[in-house]
Amino acid sequence: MNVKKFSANTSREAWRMVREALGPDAVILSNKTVNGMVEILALAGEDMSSLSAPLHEQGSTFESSAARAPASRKMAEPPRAEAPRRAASAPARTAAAPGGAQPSFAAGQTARQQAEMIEVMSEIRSMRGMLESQLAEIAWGGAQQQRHPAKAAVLKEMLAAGFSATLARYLVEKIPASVTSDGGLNWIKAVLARNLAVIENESEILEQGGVYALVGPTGVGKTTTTAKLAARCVMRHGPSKLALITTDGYRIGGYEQLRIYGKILGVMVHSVKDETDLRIALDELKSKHTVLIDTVGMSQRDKMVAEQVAMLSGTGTPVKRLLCLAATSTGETLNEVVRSYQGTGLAGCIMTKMDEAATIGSALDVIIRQKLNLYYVANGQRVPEDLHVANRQYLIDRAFKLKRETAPFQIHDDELPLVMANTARNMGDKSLSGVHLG
Ligand SMILES: Nc1nc2c(ncn2[C@@H]2O[C@H](COP(=O)(O)OP(=O)(O)OP(=O)(O)O)[C@@H](O)[C@H]2O)c(=O)[nH]1
Ligand SMILES: [Mg+2]
Repeated sequence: MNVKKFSANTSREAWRMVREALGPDAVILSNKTVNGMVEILALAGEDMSSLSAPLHEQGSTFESSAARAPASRKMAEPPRAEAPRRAASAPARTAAAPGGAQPSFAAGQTARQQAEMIEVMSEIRSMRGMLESQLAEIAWGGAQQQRHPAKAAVLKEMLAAGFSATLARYLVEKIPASVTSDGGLNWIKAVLARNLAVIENESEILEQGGVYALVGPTGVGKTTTTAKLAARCVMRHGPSKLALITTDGYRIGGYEQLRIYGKILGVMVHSVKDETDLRIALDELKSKHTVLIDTVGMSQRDKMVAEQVAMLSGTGTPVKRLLCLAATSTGETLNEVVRSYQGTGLAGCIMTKMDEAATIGSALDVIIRQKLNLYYVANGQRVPEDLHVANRQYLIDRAFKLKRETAPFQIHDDELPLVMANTARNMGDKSLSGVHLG
């Protein structure tokens, strides 16, 4: 920092000297009268940067200089054209100069500039905060690889199997110290299997009977799965104990699709168009052991989903809703589907199109975290063969086997920190605290 002192008989003369020596960008540090002489301390504009306080101190510097703004009005300055620039952040200590001229800038303008600077600084501080947390996240991923290569390997296995980065991180961090480095993945598989709720045996649905409605987005396999379930019911109890209902009456071929399956199985298919129709149909079918309702597929983003939930819950007969989740959908989509179809509560879900999915981790992730009861998995179009009672151990093992085929999409070591960035903010998600570790 190169501070220079200028003395003159008048402030006008002193300002001229400053301007000549340091140029129009000179920064005034002080301006006072000493023994009848005007004395100015100033430094060149480019030296200003050396005065900048560390970021965290600047807020208070600006605030105090803003507070000083009224005092600067008293400062003696030459006419506007000659005035060197006063930087908003300069720690100017001002003194009243006798018979001084007006400041070269309006005090109001200075205050506005200072307010703007305070705003800019607060933006910079918040950006710095974001950067710091992002870098910490990236460092977390990097540190895992360096300090705990075995844990990083488990992390990558989970990501490759389609599990979310959030669940992967949560579980990897919870691997007990007592677990050997190559036992981490088995520990995680055991935790996942324990947390995957499945029906204990098929009797739960086939023996108990009741009214079930298959719901879900378009084309996930509701009608096909209804037919598969119908075939299983018929095989166990005969066709007279079962009735089929479709709410898919208005789409071309909607009713027809189920009617053909019904015909093959020897089961009557009823078509209903609204809640009143459904109430009447369910009343008529009270004597049936099992009633399966095939619903119209609708996007989870369609507001009609709520109306469908209301229709199925407003009949006076308990209707258990089973959500069809296509294993081919992304975790984000499935999460949205569950939230939208949850309504007053789902009896459970059926994972469809498992045969088409490159990974099933994302579907299992959603089912585990949303605590859905998984009834069946469907792995093909064939009715009734391609429907199986969910087996938790088989599904978890399969999740980790399938990933081999997806090698080009697997996470590389240098990508891991980036993939794991931002997971910290999700660690408080209550769907995670519901995952039982012991
Ligand atoms: N690969 C495979 N295809 C399936 C599976 N389940 C259903 N499909 C096929 O997916 C397509 C759509 O099945 P649907 O049963 O009509 O689906 P949906 O949910 O009733 O469709 P919408 O009523 O239009 O909402 C058909 O071609 C089925 O054969 C499955 O598990 N695997
Ligand atoms: Mg259908």
